[in-house]
Parts: sequence; structure tokens; C-alpha cells
Amino acid sequence: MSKDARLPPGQYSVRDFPVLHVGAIPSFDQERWRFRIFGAVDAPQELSWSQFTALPGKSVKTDIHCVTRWTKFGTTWFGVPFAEIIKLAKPQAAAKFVVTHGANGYSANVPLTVAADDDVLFAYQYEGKPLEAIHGGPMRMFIPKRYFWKSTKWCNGVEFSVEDKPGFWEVRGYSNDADPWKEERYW
Ligand SMILES: Nc1nc2c(c(=O)[nH]1)N[C@H]1C(S)=C(S)[C@@H](COP(=O)(O)O)O[C@H]1N2
Ligand SMILES: [Mo]
Repeated sequence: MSKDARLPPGQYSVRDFPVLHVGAIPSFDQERWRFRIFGAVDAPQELSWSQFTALPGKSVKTDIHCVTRWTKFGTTWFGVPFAEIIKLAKPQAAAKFVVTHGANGYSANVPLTVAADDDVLFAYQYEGKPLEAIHGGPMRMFIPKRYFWKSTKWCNGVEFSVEDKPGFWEVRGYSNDADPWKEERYW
């Protein structure tokens, strides 16, 4: 597909990689890092860094779209597919939503069907290198088919939920759905 055809409405393409977040960048202590899987699941658990990075990983190359209108084409990410976390967590049948939690109380919500897409990762490498702290390293959510605020940086937990739980930006007026192709920016 041509780059023009890959540009969602109201977006422009950038060559650099802008950095956007609220709050301070947390420090990473590999020994103390934990990833918490909780909520409406049969197998709640906490993974250490070595347990997390031992899970099957996969690489995804795709475009990313920020609600502030920049799009970056052809970025390559590596991490644990969301499907692997579903296998571990065993969500209950009533669990229809997912909330990813990050540093400083940040969170973002998506329907489980969106998180279960095969390009969704808990990403810890970018362009073949450990994900930089400014971009959410050591690990961030990666949901390329939604505006990038849904991709929680410094991700430390994933919650499965029966009820939808609007996240940090969603309660501040950003769209709950956030599909760049439908230009769902605000609600
Ligand atoms: N923990 C956390 N994750 C976050 C944010 C944040 O403030 N805190 N900002 C979001 C927003 S609004 C965007 S656009 C992207 C930016 O990611 P980048 O800095 O790697 O470009 O991170 C998202 N994830
Ligand atoms: Mo953003």
C-alpha cells in the first residue's frame, strides 16, 4: 500500500519519534520488576522480568498513530503477544475488557476483542534494541490499530474486567474507542 493510503484522516507522517507522557520516567530495576496479571481471571499471577521475557515472543512491523496527529510508518517491535498472556491468565467468560496499568497511575482500557488482535504486544524491544525508557521501557503495551495513548508505557500490570473501566485519558475526554481510521479522537 502507498504511504498516502496508509495515512489515517487528519494525520501527517514524521521521521522522528516524538515522546509524550505525563509524569516522570520511572527507573527500571530488573530484580524488582514485576508484571501483575489480575482481575476476572482464573490464574492471577505476577511475573518477574526473567519469567516475562522467557514467554514466547514475536515481532510486528507496522505504523503507529498518535492523537496529536503524527503517524510513524514502518516501526518494528518485539514482545510477548497478548494471546500468550490470555493463555496464562485464563480470563473468565464474563471478562470483556482489558485495562493496562503503567507508572504514575496511568491506565488505558480496550475491549478484550481489541487486545486479542494478533498485532498486540507487551513490547520490550524497538528496532531490535531494548525499548528505551523514554518510550516506555523496559516494557510497554503496543496496540497499533488504536491511537497511541492506548499503548501504556512502563506497563506493570494487566487487568481483565467484566465492566469497562475508562483509563487516564478516557476520563479526560479522549475517545473510548480511539480508532484512527474512524478519527475517534474525543468523546
Ligand atoms: N504510562 C504512560 N503511558 C503512556 C502515556 C503516559 O502519559 N503514561 N502517554 C500515552 C500517549 S498520550 C502517547 S501519544 C504515547 C506516546 O508514546 P511515545 O512517547 O513512545 O511516543 O504513550 C502513551 N502511553
Ligand atoms: Mo498522545
